[in-house]
Amino acid sequence: MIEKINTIADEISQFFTDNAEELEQFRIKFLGSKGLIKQLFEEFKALPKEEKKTVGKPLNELKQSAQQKYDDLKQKISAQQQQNSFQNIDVTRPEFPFEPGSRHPLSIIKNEIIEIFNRIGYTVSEGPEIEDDWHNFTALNFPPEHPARDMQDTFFIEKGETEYALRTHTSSVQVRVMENSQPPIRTISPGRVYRNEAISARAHCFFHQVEGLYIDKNVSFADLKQTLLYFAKEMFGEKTQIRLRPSYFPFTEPSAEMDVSCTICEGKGCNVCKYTGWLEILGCGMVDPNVLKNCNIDPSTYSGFAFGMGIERIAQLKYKVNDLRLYSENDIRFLKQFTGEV
Ligand code: 2U9
Repeated sequence: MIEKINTIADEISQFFTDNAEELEQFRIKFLGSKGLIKQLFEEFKALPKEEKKTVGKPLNELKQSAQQKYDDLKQKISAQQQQNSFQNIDVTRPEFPFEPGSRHPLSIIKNEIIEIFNRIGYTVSEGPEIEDDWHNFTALNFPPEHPARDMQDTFFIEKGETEYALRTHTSSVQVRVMENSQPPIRTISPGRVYRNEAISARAHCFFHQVEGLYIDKNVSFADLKQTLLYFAKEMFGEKTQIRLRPSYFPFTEPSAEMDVSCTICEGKGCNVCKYTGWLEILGCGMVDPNVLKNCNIDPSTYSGFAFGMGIERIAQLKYKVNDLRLYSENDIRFLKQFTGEV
């Protein structure tokens, strides 16, 4: 029996592998339930008592050395396998495809307008989209019977006793600016506005505006015209010309609408400008003295001009997108066509 133990002990001490399958064969052969060491233990049971005394210790040591060998090799092979799995990572493989997002076309145009006016000293003012009657209508000189105050034109919200509305223009923001500061005021208010209209290619229940306001001593219509000429050239190109046509708004007097020379045909006439050579882009005027008074600004000392434009309208001219619905449908095929730094 001792001889058998020594032969197996030699075999175990000489065994080496870096292969998991070979190690498993080793385990089955020596340590398995039908393995050689198990068999020796069976034989051991049948030995006379005297012989058990001499064989017991080396037999136990044999079992321990087989187990130790197995554990050591198992650990080495696992470490090696882990190392290999790191080496198998292809670090040059491209990431799974992240599509970079892009700015919304209306944000690109809005930011462009903000930058143009920033360069001549205008700051940006923002305000609430839910407005009270005073800031949206009354302070802006809307008469009590004005059609914009009708349910058909404005979304009204009832909150307790008071009636609120979704703002119909961002002029309400500028009323707040005037109430809270004294001239000189030079500010633009970009933002979303709401009108109670059926949705179609040419109308939507919400759209985006930038309105501008300049109040100081001796501000004249000539200042308004020059500021808007600067804006038109920056926005549509140096060759752009403007023309002002008389108009009417409750909050400005005199009021005008501004056209730019057609950005497609440069005024020669094409189907975009309907062969007129001009494209309407904004409304403007001198702030009505009643509005100044309503906002605690003395009209005998100060005067000012204001203007308002639809961002969708400018985007329509820049990008030739005629259907307003596309701007809010979030169709990725539409959105990914626009690029711009701003
Ligand atoms: C204050 C006083 C007056 C802003 C102005 C317009 C003319 C105008 C329209 C253009 C297209 C709105 O988006 S649109 O439908 N706007 O024609 N807006 S003057 O006048 C103001 C603003 C603030 C305190």
